[in-house]
Amino acid sequence: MLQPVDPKVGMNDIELTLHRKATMMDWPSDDTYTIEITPEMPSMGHGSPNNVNPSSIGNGHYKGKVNFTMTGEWRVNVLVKKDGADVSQNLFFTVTF
Ligand SMILES: [Cu+2]
Repeated sequence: MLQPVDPKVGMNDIELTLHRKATMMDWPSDDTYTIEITPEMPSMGHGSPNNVNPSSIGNGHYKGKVNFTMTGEWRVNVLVKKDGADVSQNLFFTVTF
């Protein structure tokens, strides 16, 4: 996750970069996946509305919007799909501000 680096309450740009393992030494970027994000605040058991799933902007980068409705610790759950099938498991990023 490249963004947000300076999260604030409300809508934030979220940017992810995705690389596929070709060999141990070769991790090419890949623009052919679908990414779904689901932010949640684990300590309070709620999420947030109006998030925008990151979509490909090229070079393996995906950009969308994440809505942090309050300060505290957020977990941004990320589901990566390829041709409609889930290819990630229990992937999330923690954002605290
Ligand atoms: Cu909360």
